[in-house]
Amino acid sequence: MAQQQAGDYRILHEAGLRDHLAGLSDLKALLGGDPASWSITEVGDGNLNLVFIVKGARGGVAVKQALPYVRLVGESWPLPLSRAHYEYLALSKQAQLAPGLVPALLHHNERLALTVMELLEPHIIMRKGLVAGTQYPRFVDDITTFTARTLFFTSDLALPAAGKKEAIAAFAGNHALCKITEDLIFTDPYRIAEQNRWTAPYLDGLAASMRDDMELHVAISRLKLKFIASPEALLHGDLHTGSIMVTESQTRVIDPEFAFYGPMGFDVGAVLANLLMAYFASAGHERTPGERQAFERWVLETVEKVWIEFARKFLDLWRTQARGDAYPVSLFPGEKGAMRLEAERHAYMQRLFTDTIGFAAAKSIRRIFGLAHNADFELIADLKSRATSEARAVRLARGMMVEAAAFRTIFDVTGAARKLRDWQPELSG
Ligand code: SR1
Ligand code: MG
Repeated sequence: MAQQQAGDYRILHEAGLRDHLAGLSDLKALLGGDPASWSITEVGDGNLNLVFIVKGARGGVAVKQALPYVRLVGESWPLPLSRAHYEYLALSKQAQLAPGLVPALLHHNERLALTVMELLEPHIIMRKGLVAGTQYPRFVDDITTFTARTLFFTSDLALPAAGKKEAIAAFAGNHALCKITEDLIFTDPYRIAEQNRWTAPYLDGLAASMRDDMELHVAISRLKLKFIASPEALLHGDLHTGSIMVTESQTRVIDPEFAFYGPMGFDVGAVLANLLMAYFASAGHERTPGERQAFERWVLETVEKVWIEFARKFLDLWRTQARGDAYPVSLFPGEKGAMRLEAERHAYMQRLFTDTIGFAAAKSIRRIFGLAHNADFELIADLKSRATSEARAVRLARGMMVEAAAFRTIFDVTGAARKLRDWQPELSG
């Protein structure tokens, strides 16, 4: 477990970071030139940490330092520095399992809760690209390789039980970050909570109806239990489109500070939810009706392909690389055994699909009624138009959670999304 050594920690401002990097010979050489001439800019726009871009005469790096509190809220909400340790551990594992799909790690200092990584240029945060209506042709292949490999190879299908338990233990101390998810995703949006906010007054009625909707409360509580009590695989833990950097030809997954052993559907669901939110937000970003049709078609095709390709790659790994203690091959001998095991693999994927769409729904609802919203909706300046897009996303999400049986395939999800594209909700106010 990560040790907190609060005495040695200090927040590094520009001068402190310059001195720290200048003292590391490899990084000094990579940056090049006189350290005094390095440009250092704090660019963090996430909810938790400081992020610097440092550029020298020869090259650049990205530096992330954990703050001892939640940046979005301030010092009144303390948060352990140990999250930098778990992020480093997760990035190292992901680099091994999904090479080329995470930034290269260049340096980590446990005491300072600081990690130096490859500078990703000219990559941008995927969410910003989606708001602008950009399509990313490599995304499906890259994100499904990332999710299929990181989830499969850290699961009981690939690991012996003892190794898996050790791996769970290595991340068990990251519970403060899990608690953020347990509160902000699985609890607060469904009750009165000080930090909740929504597009008022237009969504006031919808917010109130969600607080009164016991079927929804049962569904979110089942998902919360699954999140807390199902250490299936090492999750990224916060795999939204703000944690993905892209160009049209490259994808890099960043920021796994919420990593822990949890249910696989949580990561895949995060990807699907954020694509669906980009889809529903798109109408609010139109300057002329219909101008983003091609983009919207691409987003829904991407939703379909993310699930289909993830499932195909995961099943392929299971058929060829299953060295774990789950499903012993000795129990499935001969042709009859092989056929029964293959049927069970498909049943497993169906259960995983149901989890995935449930988690995807939870991830959409939290961005509309909880503390941390996303730019897809927030950048829609007209509040009525924003609330309309959000209400469409919520209607789909409620269905995915409460009427899960109606969503047997990913095409049921995209079909329902398509039908809601021009639905006019009744707004309050
Ligand atoms: C207080 S942290 C809010 C959110 O930011 C992170 O990106 C996670 O999604 C978390 O829930
Ligand atoms: Mg993050």
